[in-house]
Parts: sequence; C-alpha cells; structure tokens
Amino acid sequence: MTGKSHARMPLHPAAQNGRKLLRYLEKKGKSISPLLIVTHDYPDPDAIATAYALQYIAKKKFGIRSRIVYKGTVGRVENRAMVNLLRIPIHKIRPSDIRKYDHAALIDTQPDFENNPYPRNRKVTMVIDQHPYVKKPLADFVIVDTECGATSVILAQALLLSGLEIPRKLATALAYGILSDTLNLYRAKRADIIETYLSILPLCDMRALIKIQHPPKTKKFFSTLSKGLGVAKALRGLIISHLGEVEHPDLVSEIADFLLTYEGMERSFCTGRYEDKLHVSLRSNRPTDNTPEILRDIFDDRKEAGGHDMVAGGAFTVTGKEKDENRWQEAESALVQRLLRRLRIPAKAEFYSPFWTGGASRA
Ligand SMILES: [Mn+2]
Repeated sequence: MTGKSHARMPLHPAAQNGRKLLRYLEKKGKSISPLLIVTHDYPDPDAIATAYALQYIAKKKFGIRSRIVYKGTVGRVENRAMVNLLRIPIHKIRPSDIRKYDHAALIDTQPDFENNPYPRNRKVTMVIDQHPYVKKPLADFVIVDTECGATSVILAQALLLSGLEIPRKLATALAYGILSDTLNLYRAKRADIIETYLSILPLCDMRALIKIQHPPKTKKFFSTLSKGLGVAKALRGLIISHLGEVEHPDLVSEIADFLLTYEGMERSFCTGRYEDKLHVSLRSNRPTDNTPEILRDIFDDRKEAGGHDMVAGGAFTVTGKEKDENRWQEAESALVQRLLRRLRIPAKAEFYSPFWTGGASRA
C-alpha cells in the first residue's frame, strides 16, 4: 500500500510517528550527538530492538553517534540469544555515562518511570515509548503510542521510510521485538502493526529468528521452574507462585508467562527476590483486564509498577543488608492479599497446589 502512486495517501499512525521521528532527527542532526540511548531496566526484546534501530538510523542517516545503555541484566535466555546472535552493542550503564552525555533518549520507558536509571532531575532529549503515562513526559521530543503493540513498530516504520538499507540483523531484531511484545501479534490491535511486521519479515534472518525463539535453556532455568511449579497455588483462574531468591529477575516474568498457560488459568502472579528487591509479574489472558492498573493498585508506590496490555511488572525494595526472611514473606503475602481483594476473590476461598508432588500432607 505504500507504492509510489499512493504517495499522498495518509500515513497510518505508526508511519506518521516514524516520519515524525525522522523529521526531528533531521532538524537536530549532530546537535544532539553524542546521544545516550537508555532502555528500561532488564531490557526486553522490544526495548533492545528499538534502541538498536534508533542507533542505526541516527548514525547512518544523520551522523549522530550514540551509545545504548541499560541497568540490570539481560537475563531471559531468549534475550541473551538475541543480543549475542545479532551482536547488538548494548552496554551496562556506567555513572560516567550520565555525566558525559548531554543528550539522552529514553526507550520503552519514560522520565517519570522508576524502571530506568536516568536521573529524575536531568533533562531528557527524546522519549519513544508505548506505555501509558500518568503525567505527560517532559522532553524535547516525545512519541508515546499506547496502541502500537510494540515500540519497535515505530522504529521499524522510521527505518522503512528512511530509505536506508536495512541490515538483516536489524530487521531480525525488530521482528522479534514486535513478536515478543505482542504475543506473536495476538495483541496487535491495529492493522498497521501487522503491516509493519510483514514489511520487515522478508528482510529477516529466519534461522537466527528461530534460534532466538528456541534457545537452549540452562539448568538454573529448569530448577527455578521446578520450584515455581512446586510452590504454585491456584484458585478461581488465578495462579500464584513465589520463587524466593532468583538468579536474575527475568525468571519471574518467564515463570509467570509459563504458569499462565496452565489450562483454566486467566491470570498468573509471580514474585522473586533479587538483591534487596522483590520483583513481581502479573499476566492475564482476559482482554478486559487492565493488568498494569491492577498491579499498580496493589503496590504501595504506584510508580514502581507498570506494563502494557495484559502484561505487568514491578519491583520494590524489601530489605537492607541483613536479609530478613520475615520481611520477604510479609511483602509476598501482603501483595497476594491485596491482589485477592482487588480481583474480588473472597479471602476465605481456598487455594490448591496443582503441581505439588512433595507428599499428601501439604495444606
Ligand atoms: Mn515494549
């Protein structure tokens, strides 16, 4: 539909945003170079692909140099496979990065969100995101498209409109970013999301894409999964699992995704302890659920939870240096109590342990 004869046809929303981005970069050019590209903490494929595409366009078309940084880890095996196979240059943020770069682009996150390492008191140059905001982000340039399915869609459109050659690695990253954020396009609410994906797909390295989607998983993953299943409790379409200490926080969302696939389940809720924080994931397959809103409602500090569509996550500090088992447990059970209340499940309703194999005596 983007053939030459249709040049004056109105662009669909993703393409409009792509063009808006190109125009901004053209106007600013080297005045915003070098640019610090900051993703959200524990970046997911969508954040990684978006950052990578922004770096490519900025450099190749406008001569803007940049560095992609994140806080936390790239934990999920799929995400690590993506970064390794496609050789995506993303780096752990260093304190000196904040000092050295005058310009920052926040990707798949916003200045007011708690899930990025950029100081609240520092001016942000660009924001490109899909998450709903409470307060309009303060920045020189803002695109927040809550209906775009994945932030990668905006960058894929910018790339398609830029006239640049599209490297296979980059196309593959964007395709995976779109797939993973939209649950294989299931959550794609607009036709232009699917159009964008289809435009990028022929340019992909299909072998790399399949390897990213099915990477070998570590023993640690299976032992965490085993534990998560063992302690899982379910009632009324809700399945809950407290993983205890985890090797990396992405395991929490991974297990939550997996538990949601148990037949009869509509929502999954998972927690994991990492360093001094409790990491929390909530998943739903009820299209009417505003999952991020549910999670925010059960957090003390609403800013510590977020997400989009039927995916939500968050983290908050529970304990200091002395790891206090009681405080962890209190935090976990307080969340569950609030969640039950929020979902109007009576407190006296009884959980069952669907996968418990440790003996008959367990309550
Ligand atoms: Mn995203």
